[in-house]
Amino acid sequence: LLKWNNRLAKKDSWSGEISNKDAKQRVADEVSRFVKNGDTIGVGSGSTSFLALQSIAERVKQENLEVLAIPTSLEAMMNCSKLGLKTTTLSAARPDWGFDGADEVDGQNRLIKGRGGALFAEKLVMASSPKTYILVDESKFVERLGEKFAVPIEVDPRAVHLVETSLERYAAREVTMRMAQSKDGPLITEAGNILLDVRFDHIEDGMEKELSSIPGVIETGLFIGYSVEILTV
Ligand code: ABF
Repeated sequence: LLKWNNRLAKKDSWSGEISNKDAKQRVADEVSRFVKNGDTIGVGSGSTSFLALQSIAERVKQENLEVLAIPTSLEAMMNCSKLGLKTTTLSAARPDWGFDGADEVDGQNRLIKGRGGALFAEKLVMASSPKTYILVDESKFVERLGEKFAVPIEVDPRAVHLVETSLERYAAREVTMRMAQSKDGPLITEAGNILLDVRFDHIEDGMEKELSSIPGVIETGLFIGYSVEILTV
C-alpha cells in the first residue's frame, strides 16, 4: 500500500548524496558480519548507519535470523520498518551491541556526534550497549577533537540564554542555533528541544559531564569514554 521513494530513503539527510559511498559501504558490510541469531541491536543514524542497516537486513532475510532493532531516531525506525526489521525500545529491551556513525573521531576514540540532530537517543542507546561499533570513513579522523565540527548541544528551548551564558566559562568561541531547513525558525529535535552548535578552543575529557550539568542541557554531542570499537577501511 505504502510506496517509498527510494531516493529519499537512501539519501544522506544533510547533503542529498552519500559522500565516500564505497568506503562507507565496505564498513557497513563488515559490521553486518557480526549479527547473530537472537541479537538485539542498537541502530544508529546517518548515511553510514543506513548502509549498515541495509546489509544487516539482507543477512537477516537470507539466513532467516531473529533480530530486534533499537533505533536511535525516527528516521532509523522508519528505515527498519522499510527493510523488514522488527523494532523494540530501550524501555522494553537492552541492546546486545550497537552500531552508529560519527562526525569526528580522535586518537583516543573520543567522538563528536549529532550532525543529524539525533544525539540524545544515540547517546541513550550507546550508554545502554555493552559495545558500539563506530562506522567511519577516513575523513572522520581528527588530531584534535573539534577541529572540523562544532559540538552540538541539545537544550530545552526555555534555557537557551542560561546555557549560552554558562558556556562563556568554557571558552566557547562561537555558539550558533541550528536552524530548520526552511530557515524560518530553529530546528526542533524529536524530543522537542533546540540545538546549539558550539565551537570550543579546547575539549577536555570532563567537559561532557560538566556541560550536561548546566540546567536545561539535555545532552551533548561529545561521546567520551564509551565502549566503542572504531570500524573503518
Ligand atoms: C549519526 O550520523 C550522527 O551522530 C553523525 O552526526 C552522523 C554521521 O553521518 P554519516 O554516516 O552520514 O557521515 O551517526
